[in-house]
Amino acid sequence: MAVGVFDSGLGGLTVLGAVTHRLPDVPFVYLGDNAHAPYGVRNSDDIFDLTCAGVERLWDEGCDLVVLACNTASAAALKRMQETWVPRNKRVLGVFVPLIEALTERQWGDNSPPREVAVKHVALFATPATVSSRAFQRELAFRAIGVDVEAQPCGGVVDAIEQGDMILAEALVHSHVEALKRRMPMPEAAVLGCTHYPLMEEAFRTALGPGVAVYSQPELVAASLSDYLARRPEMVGPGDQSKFLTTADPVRVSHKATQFLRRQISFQSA
Ligand code: DGN
Repeated sequence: MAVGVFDSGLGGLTVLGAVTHRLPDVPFVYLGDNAHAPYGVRNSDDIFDLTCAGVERLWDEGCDLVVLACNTASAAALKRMQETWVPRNKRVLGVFVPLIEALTERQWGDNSPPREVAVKHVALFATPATVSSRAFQRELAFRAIGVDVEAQPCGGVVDAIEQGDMILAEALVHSHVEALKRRMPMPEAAVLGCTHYPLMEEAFRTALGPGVAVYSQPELVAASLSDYLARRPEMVGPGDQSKFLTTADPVRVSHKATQFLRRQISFQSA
């Protein structure tokens, strides 16, 4: 039985890369909903419907555990899915909680009341849909008090990355960081709250300057998934080969994915 990894497009491959590095024996099925990407500019009902359709497709592949490797889907749809839609024998996890646990130095399952944490000024960089959902602030408030979050919607960055236009993506990162710094000149921590942004991590670090701790998701999600599977080994089993599915043209998506990660990836039609 494989673990499902869902993203609106290619960004989730950054998470999958870290996860397969940490869990080399676990088979994965990746589904990119490239036909409907980007999600970051869609409304939450739309994101909910598309994410449910993607997760159902992964259930059809036998993946009882699905990770939404997409902040936009995690922010806009995950809570509603877990509360109203996911059956008891399946699990859908998101990518926010590992990030927030790292930021607030909490262990998994620590349900104690919110408390003061070391970090006080946090810059959040994410898609417009993730920023407007305020899901990050909501999850943070369960765990920490006294943290000032300044969120910057980074319009255009995902599109530029998906088009392979890294020069434009870098210019956009710089202008979004500058815009945030006008409102919060000295964040202690910056959260890259989109699975595409690890590909621009250097640009974020350069624009932010020294002294800002940058939290990027892939390794945090991989560590958290590895802990989860150690506690729930029945959610995965050997035997399947990893595979890559897309809702768009597999030849075009394979080409883009290979450019994106600089290694050969072959997608099949979902
Ligand atoms: N990679 C997605 C995320 O983490 O939010 C964003 C992609 C998109 O559809 N905008």
